[in-house]
Amino acid sequence: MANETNSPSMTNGFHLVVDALKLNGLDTIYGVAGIPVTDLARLAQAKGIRYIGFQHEQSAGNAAAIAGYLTQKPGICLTVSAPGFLNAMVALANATTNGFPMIQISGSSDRAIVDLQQGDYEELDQMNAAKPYARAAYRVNRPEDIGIGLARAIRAAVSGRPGGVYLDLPASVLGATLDAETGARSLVRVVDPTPRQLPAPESVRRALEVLAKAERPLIILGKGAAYAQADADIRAFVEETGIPFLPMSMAKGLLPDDHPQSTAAARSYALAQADVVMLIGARLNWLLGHGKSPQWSPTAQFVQLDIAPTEMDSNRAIAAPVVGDIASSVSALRAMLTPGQIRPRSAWRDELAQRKQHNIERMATHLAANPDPMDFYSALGAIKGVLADQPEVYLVNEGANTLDIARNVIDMRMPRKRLDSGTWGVMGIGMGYAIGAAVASGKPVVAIEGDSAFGFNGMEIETICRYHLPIVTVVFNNGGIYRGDDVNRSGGADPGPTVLMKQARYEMLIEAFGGVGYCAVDPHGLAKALTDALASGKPALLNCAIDPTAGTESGHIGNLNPQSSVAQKN
Ligand code: ADP
Ligand code: TZD
Ligand code: MG
Repeated sequence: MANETNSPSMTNGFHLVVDALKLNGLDTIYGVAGIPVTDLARLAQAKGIRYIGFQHEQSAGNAAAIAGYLTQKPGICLTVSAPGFLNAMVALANATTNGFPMIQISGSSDRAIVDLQQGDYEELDQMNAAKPYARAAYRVNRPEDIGIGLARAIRAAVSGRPGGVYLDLPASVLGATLDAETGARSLVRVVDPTPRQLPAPESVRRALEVLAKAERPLIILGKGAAYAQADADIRAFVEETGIPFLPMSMAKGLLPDDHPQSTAAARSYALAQADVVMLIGARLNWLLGHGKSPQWSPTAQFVQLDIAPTEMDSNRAIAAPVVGDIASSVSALRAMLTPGQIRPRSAWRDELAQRKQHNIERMATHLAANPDPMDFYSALGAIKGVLADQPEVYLVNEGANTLDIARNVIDMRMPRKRLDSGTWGVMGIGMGYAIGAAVASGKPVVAIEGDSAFGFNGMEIETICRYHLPIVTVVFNNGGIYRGDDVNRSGGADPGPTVLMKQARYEMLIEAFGGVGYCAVDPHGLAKALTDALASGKPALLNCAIDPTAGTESGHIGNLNPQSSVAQKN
């Protein structure tokens, strides 16, 4: 191996990278091998780091990011120069956008040639290309700086608002030798990488005062709250104050969806009527209508718990900002809270309960209908039934209708089990997230994928089979993006822009790699196939026939399409 040093008293860049990762408890690498990092992957594996090799760097990056979200340790993604590096850049940017800690370590070509643009193999100024998409981007130019470079990358990934960090390792640094003692001394074990950030006591007091005046308070739990792993304290605060809560999609399960204080089933009413809203690790971005009317009351006051001070007043004035880490902030709130200080009006709780009941009944009617072919509700109702008894299963979810309807239909009962398209509404995360979750947790995963969403990184089915991961991929095959019944409106022979192959035999893809394929055409068959697949613990893919006319354009966010007199809707 190229990573072998000539003498036992010498070390080199490859060894130093692996030693630095191990020293910091980073025990898994998600990547794609090639020049100049192949031997880095081999050496890592030889020295006890788990290496998961992917088909495409984007999935490797997504796996690293979600592993970071689940473990609070930066997930490590390893890429080759230029194109491999760029392939992972969507995942790195997505991690930064969502606040998932990851480090993309990439090999790079000869600096002298790259900087003069003399045409090296896989030439690209990677560090500068990464900067706009990363929380931080660093390059290590000397082997003795590998330890400090990784330390800086770790801190940047997990302290404050977590995010994606880029670490550039030129081939020359990986191959460079150093005497072993100097090398060992250069390594850094990061002490307390995620230091607690205590909120100012006066900000805690102010927040409680604002909440105490509320008649119709509402707590919104975001994925920052889920990430913080302060589950017991958050639940205690919600229950002690009696404030109704609404989970953002990846915060579902932080408190169980069937908790009596959950207002998920009365979402729009709760947003519109609340007079004081407490955001815990959730941003007032597009997913919350930027906090503006008509979705929200124009007079509502906001309390916000966030680690990022600049998040305050980002979209709407925040009456009581509490800047700190959520675990510390919630615990400080509980410590200062006096019994009976916060009392939502009972009429508020009754109104919400009534709306909730109404909407739950409406949903039950949808779920009970048994149309042929299946629509999204009947298929998801079957999956909901199977997963109800298995709350430990991770649920990965992407698509448009497949995403929006599954989020509403499938209850979560444990924290951090729902992983989805998140802040960007990005497609192509499903396979990487499923693999990252399965590898990081050892637990089973069900990935509910729109047929379009699945296609972005569907080849990772091979990765799932190669590593024997307990992942069941359910493809909601409605023959297209949003719907499968659109036509070429010019009358030409090509299919319309949103059309995919309805007759596609997705289940055969996994059979090519030794996994088990199933077809489901009714809820009963779907429930049985999913139950069997989960019980087997083996990689499986369910091709699930969904009515091509059942979906709506862009799912629940069709209003975001620009209005056009040319494009005619169905
Ligand atoms: P959602 O999409 O669920 O609404 P967002 O990703 O928009 O959630 O918001 C998460 C917020 O949580 C971010 O503003 C981030 O800064 C914050 N955050 C993440 N981790 C922590 C933490 N440990 N403590 C405090 N705030 C955090
Ligand atoms: N590319 C990327 C990376 N992200 C995107 N969000 C899109 C394209 C646009 N897009 C959506 O917003 S949803 C979607 C695309 C292509 C696919 C929807 O089709 P689906 O789901 O089959 O996955 P449904 O159930 O048919 O709606
Ligand atoms: Mg589809």
